Amino acid sequence: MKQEISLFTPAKLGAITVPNRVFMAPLTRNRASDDGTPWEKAAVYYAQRASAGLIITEATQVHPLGKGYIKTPGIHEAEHVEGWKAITRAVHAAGGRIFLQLWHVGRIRHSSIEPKGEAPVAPSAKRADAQTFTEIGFEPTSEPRALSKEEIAALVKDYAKAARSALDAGFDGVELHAANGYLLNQFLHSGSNDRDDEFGGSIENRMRFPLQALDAIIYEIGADRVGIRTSPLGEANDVPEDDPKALYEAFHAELDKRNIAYLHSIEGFPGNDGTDEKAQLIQQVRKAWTGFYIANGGYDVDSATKAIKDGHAHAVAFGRDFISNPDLPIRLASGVALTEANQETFYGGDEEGYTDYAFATLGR
Ligand code: 8OZ
Repeated sequence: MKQEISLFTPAKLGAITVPNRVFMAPLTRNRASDDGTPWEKAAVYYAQRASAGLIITEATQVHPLGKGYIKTPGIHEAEHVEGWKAITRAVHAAGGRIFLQLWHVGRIRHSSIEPKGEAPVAPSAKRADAQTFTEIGFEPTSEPRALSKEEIAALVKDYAKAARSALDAGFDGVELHAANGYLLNQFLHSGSNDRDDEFGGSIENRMRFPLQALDAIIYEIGADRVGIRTSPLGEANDVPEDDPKALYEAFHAELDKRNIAYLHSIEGFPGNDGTDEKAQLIQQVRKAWTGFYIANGGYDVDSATKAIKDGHAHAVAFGRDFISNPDLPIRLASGVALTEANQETFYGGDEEGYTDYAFATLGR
């Protein structure tokens, strides 16, 4: 008899095998040191969540100007690599798998963030109608300057170097952040990219820098240790797009040629039953990708199970449920009630709301 695939069926993606399809989504928690070294308590936090099929870390800067919010970690200095080593060791010792998410915020930055006084960089000198989290709370993003072609070429190398550093730090792979209105997404979308050189204008041109960064990473560490995250609905951080269907059919098709470990898409809404306009867009651009697909955005155990059974997704990434349920896969498998997450401790702070959520299975 053919066995039905469930959330708890092991899977192979790229170079790794995972024991279940309940993945931990990347979650910004703003607890790193000011110099970008991850907080040592992150080793406890991530190791507590090692039962995830795969952990994808919080977004992590590949370059000093890739930082847009206070207390986010980096991977561009030797101290960062040393800091991350303790975390990957703890996760592996607890039986888990962990990918580092590679990030550059582009124009979603306030110039008071380290390195202080520096304007954000972006495809075009066009401010985002968005906010970022600074020392004094949420502030509007600063006016960016346009990157030169030489700077783009240097950033491609920075991405590759960050991927190499991630493997040196013990990660199982990397996820390239091309979503949520940050740098690579700013290049992809027509509303944030006014360039008239080979990095702007046509879809082919707008995809150029994201694909160059991806190819450089693949060349550095191998396609089977690389995933990518996209957000075709473009709902975060002011990145309007004239023709999302054409763009993401083309972009996902380019990704498909590269045989990478996975595509992780933010679908942005619960359920994804394919009925409204946004759900239809997601279904349409999903078809351009034939490899391992991670769905994310408002899923619960029932909709995630359905997405897997229907063949829409191979895995589902859970965000806030993983914050407040370190043993989420076991809870979903056994029907134990979930703990609600406290939003007040999401960004910044200490162990409260970070390492102190209870494990149902330990009877605490
Ligand atoms: C929440 C707060 C700050 C950053 C993303 C990296 O949206 C983020 C992020 C989320 O991808």
